Amino acid sequence: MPLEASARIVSELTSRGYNAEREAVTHLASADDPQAALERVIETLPEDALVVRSDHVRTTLSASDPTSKPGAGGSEPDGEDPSASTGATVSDPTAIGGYSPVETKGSTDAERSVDPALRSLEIDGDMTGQSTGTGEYSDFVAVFRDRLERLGAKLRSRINHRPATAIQKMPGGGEVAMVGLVNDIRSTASGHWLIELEDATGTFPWLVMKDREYADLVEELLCDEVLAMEGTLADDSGIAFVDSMYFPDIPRTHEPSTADRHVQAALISDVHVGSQEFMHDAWNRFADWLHTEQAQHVEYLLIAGDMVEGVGIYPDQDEELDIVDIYDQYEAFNEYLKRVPGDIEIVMIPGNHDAVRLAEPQPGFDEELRGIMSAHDPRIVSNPSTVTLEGVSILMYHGVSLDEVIAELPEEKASYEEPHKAMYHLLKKRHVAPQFGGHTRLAPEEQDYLIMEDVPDIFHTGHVHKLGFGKYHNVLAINSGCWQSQTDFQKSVNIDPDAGYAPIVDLDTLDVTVQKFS
Ligand code: D5M
Ligand code: FE
Ligand code: ZN
Repeated sequence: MPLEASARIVSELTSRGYNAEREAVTHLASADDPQAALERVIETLPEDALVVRSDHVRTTLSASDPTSKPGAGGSEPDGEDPSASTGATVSDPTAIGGYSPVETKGSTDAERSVDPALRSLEIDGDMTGQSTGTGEYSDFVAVFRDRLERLGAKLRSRINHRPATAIQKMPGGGEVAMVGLVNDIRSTASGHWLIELEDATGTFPWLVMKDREYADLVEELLCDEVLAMEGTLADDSGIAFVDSMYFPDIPRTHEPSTADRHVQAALISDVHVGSQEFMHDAWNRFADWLHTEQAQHVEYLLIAGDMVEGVGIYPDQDEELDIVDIYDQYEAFNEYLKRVPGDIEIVMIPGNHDAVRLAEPQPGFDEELRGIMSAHDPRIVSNPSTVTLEGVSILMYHGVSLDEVIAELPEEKASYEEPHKAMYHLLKKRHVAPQFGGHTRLAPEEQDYLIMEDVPDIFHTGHVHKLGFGKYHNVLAINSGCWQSQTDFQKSVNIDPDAGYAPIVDLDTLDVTVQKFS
C-alpha cells in the first residue's frame, strides 16, 4: 500500500478520535473508494469504540451491498473488484489460526501476518501500587540492607568473605575478603585510594595502591554500589591492601533468549510532547512508517519515559512550553499515540518529566492520567520494570542515573556520545541507580526495586537524548534518542540531541536497525 494512502487514512481516523489497526488501514486503503469506505466504517462503529479494528472493517465492507448503499461519490465498485473490500477474497476471519490474507491490488501491498495469538508480553518488577515507603530513616536502612543482601548473594559464593567486625579482630598479615556497599572513596596524600566498605556489622577500610592493576577500576566506582574485595590485612589489622575486586556483573557466559519467530520491537523514549521543540513532524512520519510494509513485523513499542515535557522540571522551562497545562500535554500525547497502529502493543514507564513522583522507583501513572492516555490501551508500568516479549526480557529504565555515571566516570568509560557504555557500568553493578544522594533521588521501599536481580536480554534506557547501542557480555544495551530538538539549556551546555530516530530490535536475533524520521 502506498504510504500516502495509508497515511491519509490514519490522519483522517486520528482527527476523528480513532486509533486504527494496520490491517484495518490496509483494507480501507485498498477499497475502490477509500473515503466512502472509511465513512461507512465509522458510521457502523460501536459508540464506545476507540480503535478501528480489522474485523470491523472487514465485516462492514463485505456486508455492504453496493446497490442499496451507495458511497459518498455514488459510484461504488461493481462487485468484480478483487480488493478485500468486496469480502469475496477474504478468508473467514474467525477461522482457527486467525490470519486472513489480505488480497490487495498492488504487488507492493503489505501482506500482514499479525497474529496476536503468537504474542506474549509479561511484566516483572512493576511496583505501581506497591509503595510502602514513608521516607523514614528505617526505610533507608531497609532498602540498603536488601541491596547488600541480594547483590551480595551474587558475590558471596565467589570468595571466602568475613563480616567487617570479624575482620577487625583477625590477626594481621592474613588473607581476607569482604562483601559490602561502597561507603566512601578517598584518595590519600600519596595518591593511593582508600575505599570504605560497609556491611550489616560495620565498616572496614581497603587500600588500593596506585600502581596496582586494580587502581584503574577505582575510577569506575560509585558510592553505594555493592562489591567484594580480597586482599591482605596490615600488621595491625586496621586496614587491608586490595589484591582483587569483584562486581556482581553479568556472567560472560550469559546467553540471551530470543523469540521463536521474526518479530520486532521499536524502543523509544523522551517524546516531550508539550515542548516547543517536540518534533511532531518526525513523530508523524514514524507513526506513518509503522503502517507500512517495511514495519509490518514491528509488533511492540516500548517508551522509556518523558512522554511529555511536564511543567516546572527545570528553571525557565516554562519559556519553552508549547502546552502549559500538564493534563493538556497528556491529552496531546494521547493524540500522537492514536497515530500508532492499534495492533501494536505499547509498554511505557514514566521519566523525570512525567507527572509521577520524581524519586525512583517511580510508580506508573495514576488513574486520571491512564484515563487520558487510554486511546491506545498502553501497558503502563513503573520505572524501572522488566517486560518480557516472546521470551526476550527487556529491562526498561528511564536513565536519570546515566547523568551521574557520565559525570563521575572518565570520558573514555562513559560519555554522552556513547551512552550505551555508561549503561554497561550499570549492568556490571547490577543496579540501575547505585549512587544515592546525587542526581538520582531514591524513594526507600521495603525492597530495592532498582536491583537487576536477573540478567536482562536487553537493557533499554533514554533520558540523555543520545542514541547508542552495543553489547555487554551479550546483553544488548540501547539508549534511545528523543523526539525533541535541542533546547536552550542543551545549547548552553553543548548537548546535541539525537532526535527523531527509532531503533528497531529483531527479537529473534537481537539485531538492531535504526530508522530516521528527522
Ligand atoms: O534530560 C535530557 C538531558 O539533558 C539529560 O542528560 C539531562 C540534561 N538536562 C536537560 N535540561 C537540564 C537542566 N536544566 N539542568 C541539568 N540537566 C539538564 P531531560 O530529562 O529530558 O530533561
Ligand atoms: Fe528526556
Ligand atoms: Zn529525562
